[in-house]
Amino acid sequence: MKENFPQKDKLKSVAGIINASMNFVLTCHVMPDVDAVGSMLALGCALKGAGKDVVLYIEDRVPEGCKFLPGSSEIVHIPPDDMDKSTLIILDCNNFSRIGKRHQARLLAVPVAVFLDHHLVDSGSSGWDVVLNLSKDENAPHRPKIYSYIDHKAFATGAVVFWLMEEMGWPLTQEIATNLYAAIVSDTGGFRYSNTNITTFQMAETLVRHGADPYSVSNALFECYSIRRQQLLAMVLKTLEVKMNGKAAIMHVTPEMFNQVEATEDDAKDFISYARCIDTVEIAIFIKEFRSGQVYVSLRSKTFFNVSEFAQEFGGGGHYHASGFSKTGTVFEIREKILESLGKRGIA
Ligand SMILES: [Mn+2]
Repeated sequence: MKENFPQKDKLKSVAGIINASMNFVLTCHVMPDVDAVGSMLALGCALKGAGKDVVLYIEDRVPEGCKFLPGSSEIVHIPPDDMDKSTLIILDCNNFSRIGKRHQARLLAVPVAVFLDHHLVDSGSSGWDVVLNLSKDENAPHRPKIYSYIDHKAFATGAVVFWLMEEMGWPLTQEIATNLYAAIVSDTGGFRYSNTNITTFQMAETLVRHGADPYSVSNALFECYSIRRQQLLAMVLKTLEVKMNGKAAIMHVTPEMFNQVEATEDDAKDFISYARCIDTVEIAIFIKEFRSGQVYVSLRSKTFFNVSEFAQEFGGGGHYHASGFSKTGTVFEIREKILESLGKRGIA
């Protein structure tokens, strides 16, 4: 059975940065999930406990499904003016372009940025390249010094934060334990995905011993849907089709469907699992058009198909088994392009 081990040298260099700074701005990727927000809140709480000054910033509003996380109400949507005095820590993300565009220039005014993540780094459009490109831009005269702990084998960014807590010798409070436990449960699909291993359970045990309550976290994650979410799901399931001898499942949601049941964009979160869970399916595709002409595509695979590479073809990225991308166009336009590309690859 697999295990994960912390990379001590990288932890030590990140710990050095944390010890050397008093002011922190923490952020994560746009369209944040529970791992991103939970990891950010846990680290923020630990830094505050160590007497540091912390601002928690996310470009987007906090998704409904993250509001149960302790401390989530402290998240702000405008970064501080004096970023030049802060250290930026970016969680569950290894690419500057994924923290959002709105305040990117201000965020990049920091002297030091630290990435803590478990996504695959795409060499073509990685954070490093984005930084380099920005620093060549005359509007971005300054380039932060970058440190990172990126381990694509780690089951959650919450695990990276857990190891960092250990390295720093920081106590696991109930608030921190709950955020990290939620991050881990969420990114392992409730301990069901292939990233679940011995280390996951060991870490979960420690977090539960420190006050994380498995039932209330599972309840908040998996049993708190609104009726309009279920009504939207009913419509989306009607669009479900299997292609390529049953190996690919594809479904979608349109702006009209959202309007019909007055659903929010958050309500369509996790619908992809209903395509993925079909017995013959290797690759699951969910196309979400919330705002007209703008789609977000989620991709999942079970074993051999690298959906991160597939998403890169469309300008996105992610993990081997879970990825996504944004595109302009309608559901039906994107659907054709995806099926055409899948046809060329011939997974059937
Ligand atoms: Mn994650």
